[in-house]
Amino acid sequence: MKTHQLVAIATLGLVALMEPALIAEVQFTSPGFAPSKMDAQGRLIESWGALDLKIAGADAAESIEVKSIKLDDIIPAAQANSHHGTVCVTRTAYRAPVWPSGLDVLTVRLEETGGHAQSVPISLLLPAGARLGARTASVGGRAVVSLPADARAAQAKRDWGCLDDSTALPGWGRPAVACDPSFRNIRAGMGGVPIHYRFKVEPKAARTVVVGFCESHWETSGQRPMSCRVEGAAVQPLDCNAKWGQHQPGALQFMAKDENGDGELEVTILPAPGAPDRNPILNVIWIFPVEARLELAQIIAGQYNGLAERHVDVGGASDQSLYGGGELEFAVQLPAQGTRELQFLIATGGGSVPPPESTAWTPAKLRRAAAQVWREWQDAR
Ligand SMILES: [Ca+2]
Ligand SMILES: [Ca+2]
Repeated sequence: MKTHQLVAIATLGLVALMEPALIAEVQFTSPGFAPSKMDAQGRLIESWGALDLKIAGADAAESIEVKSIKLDDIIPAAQANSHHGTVCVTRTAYRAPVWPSGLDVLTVRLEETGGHAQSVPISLLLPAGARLGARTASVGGRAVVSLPADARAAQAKRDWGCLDDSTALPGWGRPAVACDPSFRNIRAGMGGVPIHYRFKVEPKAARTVVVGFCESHWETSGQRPMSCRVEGAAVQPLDCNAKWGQHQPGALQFMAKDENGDGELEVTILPAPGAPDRNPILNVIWIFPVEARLELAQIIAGQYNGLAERHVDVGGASDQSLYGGGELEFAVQLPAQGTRELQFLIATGGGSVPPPESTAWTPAKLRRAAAQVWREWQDAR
């Protein structure tokens, strides 16, 4: 048995002897990894901060019972049970052995016991400064929590903004020629994450969209091929160095349209399939009325900024998130006597969560991998 497990068990035993009413924190891990813990309030304590859930405006009188359990009879896990009126909530966390430092898997199970359907409001509480993307939450530019797929759908939106799964890198761009200063700040989609912006327009409206780039890392072409998608226009592939060269600002123009009629124009930059460098970049976005007469060279020079409906210094100080606030609030619909489960993947150590759009890890695979390493660890002793 590993030291940290002994510590967890010793802590439990000691607290039980001294003060039966107190509930201890519970540590959990996977063989060879540093442990995480669930504290007595059911919060997960990670290297990057604490993750907590507030359920149904839970009041101070709510009691949480935290205990150490084994999943599949072998995976050490922490479990917290609490009651919120007629809704029972069970949070279960264990470590999955995903390279390099492991992923914590948090399952939140909600059960309706009162015999009537309910809408249960849930808030995800993260450290100050956390930023929420469409599918992940980031702390210090690192994606540390992957969110359930539909959690963000009901959030209030701004007129334009970025879904914060990509990372702002101010000053990354070093254009070698005079140009609009907003080429200097960029966003990068670390690990293949899309850079995704949305702009409010009248449903089905058309606009001219210009996106600006400047490659300031690679010297040669072929390293960072990207795919540029603007709603209503043909996809344009781009290799900045092949087209313009290193440190040379350039731009692509799109005749855009809100094709799906949802009142938003979508701009997405992705890595091309098979790209050696899977981190897409983006420096600037301009949105112009369709009737504007434009020369790309003058747009790049910043001379048409005043004509633009939107001029976004991507990754700069005036860049903004599509969603305001740092707290994620959503509602879970529970049928009478029904249950629902929410899954969160949580980064541990210095790692980050895999991109939810492209990862091959499913909850079932993570659980099987965790059970397998514990069986092998037991067999080896
Ligand atoms: Ca649209
Ligand atoms: Ca910029």
